[in-house]
Amino acid sequence: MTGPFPYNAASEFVDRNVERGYGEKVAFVEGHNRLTYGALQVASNKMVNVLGSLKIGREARVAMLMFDTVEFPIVYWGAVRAGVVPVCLNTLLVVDQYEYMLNDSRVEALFVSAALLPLVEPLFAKIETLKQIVVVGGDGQDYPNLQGLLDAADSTAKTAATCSDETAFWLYSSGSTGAPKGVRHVQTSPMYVAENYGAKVLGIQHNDVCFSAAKLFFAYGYGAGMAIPMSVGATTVLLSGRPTPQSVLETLQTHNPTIFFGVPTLFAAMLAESNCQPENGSTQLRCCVSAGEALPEDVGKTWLKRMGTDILDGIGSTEMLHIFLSNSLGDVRYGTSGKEIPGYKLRLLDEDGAEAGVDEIGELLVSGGSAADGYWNQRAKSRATFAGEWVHTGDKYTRDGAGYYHYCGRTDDMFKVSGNWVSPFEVEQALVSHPSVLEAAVVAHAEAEGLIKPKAFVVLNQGELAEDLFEVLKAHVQATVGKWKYPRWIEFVEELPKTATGKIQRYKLREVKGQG
Ligand code: 3UK
Repeated sequence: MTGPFPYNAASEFVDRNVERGYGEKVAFVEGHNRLTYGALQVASNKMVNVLGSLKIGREARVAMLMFDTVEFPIVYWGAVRAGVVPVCLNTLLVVDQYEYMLNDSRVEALFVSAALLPLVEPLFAKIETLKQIVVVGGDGQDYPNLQGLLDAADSTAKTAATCSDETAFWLYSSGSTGAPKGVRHVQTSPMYVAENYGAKVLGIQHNDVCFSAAKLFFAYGYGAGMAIPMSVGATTVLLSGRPTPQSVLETLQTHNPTIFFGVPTLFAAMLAESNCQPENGSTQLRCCVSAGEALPEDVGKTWLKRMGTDILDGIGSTEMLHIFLSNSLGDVRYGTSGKEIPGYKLRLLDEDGAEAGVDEIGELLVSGGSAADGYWNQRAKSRATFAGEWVHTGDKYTRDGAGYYHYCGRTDDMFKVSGNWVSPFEVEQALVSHPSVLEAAVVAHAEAEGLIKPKAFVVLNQGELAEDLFEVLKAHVQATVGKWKYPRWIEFVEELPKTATGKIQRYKLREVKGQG
């Protein structure tokens, strides 16, 4: 591997497309809004001057708490161009989580979509480093509005002379234990993703139109909606609202993407709709991608039969920025994660650290040029995860005789719902914070279609119990830790299985066959 060398990703992803003659080409479309590569170049230059006027210097961090609108690439690429580090935040969290991440990252400014302002506004006075809130879209109220700042800014700016190994942006990753971790990605990682997974697996071309139901603040959506399409001057369709089966179908029909990126739950939910038919989708679709959690074999096969396109299941992570092990066009084996992709090396290590043999279970390690530089201010976790060139994924896999990888679960208790992390511990804490609940344990439980959802075992407190306690607890979890994390089933039990030291034995509960 070479480096370090002078490199600013904004030159490659924005300016280079204008140099290629794509200045008039649409880079992003959302609803009736369109942003060409030329307009993005101008706006991201203005953004450099906006950051300058806000006195945000090189290497300082700014938070982005933004929906998927055309302003997202403007703020993001403007910051990268300025050598300022955007910290992309999940828009589905609760205020305490934002307080933690804003403090942890020590951001100096927050760019927030107008609808999310009321949620985080109370934090303005609390976060010591935060000098400025800028409101994106809508009415700025007491705060400056992005559009106003851009309108007033000069459109000539210098692209910061950053280096290839310099931190370009952060994403937050939620781990099995403890608080979320700031994952620091370097300037060259997005192009590494584009030139390997994008070019060699998807065969991305400038005339492709990408649509990702996964939002841009997720590593998955970031690669699918920015790094990969922008690397070749292609077009991205953005959906700013919630990706429901109907809103996704409408988007497919209106914008005719060539590649659609979804998560297993969404593909399954779409297949459950009778109007999910090829004639109501995209006329140009050439393939779909699934990531975030394992795609059940059935969902892939049913989709292919009904919609006529393959779904390429691939595994990626925030730490690796994007997909490193995947099925590929012309080589799809449903029910597996496929094979390692060019640019990445894989190892499977058993519990003794020896290479696992064929069909033997091991932890998956990966090496490749899009690996993060480490976690922010978390040395022990960084050293455990980023072991030299090898990154520990925390996933268990087997590799069959033909070289296909089969997902077996996490090495810890974490699991994914609709591609979003659920920490059993966190949901348990939320349940226990309700007055009716004494103790709770949460495990992953498969629905009929094989998709994983949280299931709770709850020990109740004595006293008055609401009649609709199941509904009450669901709503309570949603309000406390996040909308997708509520238990889909609750079993009320007398006691929970525990170790001598009082740790809940979740593995025992996984064996219990519930009603769900
Ligand atoms: C799990 C999968 C089985 C696995 C991601 C695509 O999901 C992404 O990143 P996260 O950091 O989570 C990483 C973990 O999620 N996982 C992801 N994809 C699959 N498990 N099959 C899959 N296809 O546990 C992994 O360690 O949120 C996905 C691109 C970029 C990403 N960051």
